[in-house]
Amino acid sequence: MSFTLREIESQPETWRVVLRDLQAQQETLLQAINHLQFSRIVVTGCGSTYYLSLFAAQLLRLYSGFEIQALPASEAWLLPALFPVDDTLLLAISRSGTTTETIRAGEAFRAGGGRAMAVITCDAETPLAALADVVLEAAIAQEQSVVQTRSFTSMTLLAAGFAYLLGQRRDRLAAMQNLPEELTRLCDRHHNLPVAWSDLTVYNKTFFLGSGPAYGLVCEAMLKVKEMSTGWVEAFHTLEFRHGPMSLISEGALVVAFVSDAMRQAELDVLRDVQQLGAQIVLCDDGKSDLSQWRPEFHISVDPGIDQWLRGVLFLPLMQRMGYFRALESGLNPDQPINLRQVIEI
Ligand code: F1P
Repeated sequence: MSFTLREIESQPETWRVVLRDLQAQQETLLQAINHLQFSRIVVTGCGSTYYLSLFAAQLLRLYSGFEIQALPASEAWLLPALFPVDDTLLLAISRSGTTTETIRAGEAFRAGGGRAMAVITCDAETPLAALADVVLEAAIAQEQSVVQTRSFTSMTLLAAGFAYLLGQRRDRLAAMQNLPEELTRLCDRHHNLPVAWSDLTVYNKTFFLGSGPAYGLVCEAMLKVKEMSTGWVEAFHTLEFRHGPMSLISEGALVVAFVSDAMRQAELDVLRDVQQLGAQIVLCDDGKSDLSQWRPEFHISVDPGIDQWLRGVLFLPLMQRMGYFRALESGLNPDQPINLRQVIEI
């Protein structure tokens, strides 16, 4: 069996371990965080972990109230004038902990006098983790694959846990324990959908849409399908889609949207418009969207009790499977994606 597919399918068990460890470490983590002085957080990473930074920054803003900024690690390293070091917590995210730009961003931050740094990673024995005051590790989620699948979703859980801890939302932290079971239910229910979405005689371009923290997660869905299948895939903030990208819609377009509560009706209106232009819609929500006037071609819903901004982490494994099956459909090997390496060292 392909190791990429094995890693995708191992997510419920992997999450169970990650969440159990997070729950067990919450007091220690909180104490370590409380020792740090900061009023602002800058989140950084590269590739998948840059997209995770976009998600984490907005979730942290919503829950903790700190001033937040997200930057690709290359810019945090080479354009340090983009953010003040004083009073900043640098949160660096990296599966490997060895990506050059992310290490350099951490080193530049420390060299510039940065006094608070946290790292989210799958490997705590690395140069990046060595720079940090606080490390959140998902060692169990480490991968053989080039493309990030279970590592990404596991680090997403850690980022959400970090936001809930900073925002003193123990209720949210405790509720995360239900996610592995919900993921199993979702994957069982929709096992064959990613195969249907991989019929490249039907679909010739794919768009992922999301708002707020969900935007970072739809960017990751886009990157996954692109890395594995090399197809035409893009991601946009949902309402931004009307401002230009709409012109790309025609028969053969598949539009996948992670819908929020906060912006639900405005987001649904976009989907209805693009459907009228010929696209097929994959609506991902909590089952509470008003569909009395129209019907998406595909509808995936999770338990409405789940944080609206964390729902996307449950939809991602289905999108990872779409990437996997599209790669096979295109005659590619998902275990050996074209032109990519697991770690970029420059
Ligand atoms: C970052 C990253 C991965 C991508 C590729 C190259 O790695 O951009 O997201 O899949 O393999 O490296 P990391 O810093 O998170 O280890």
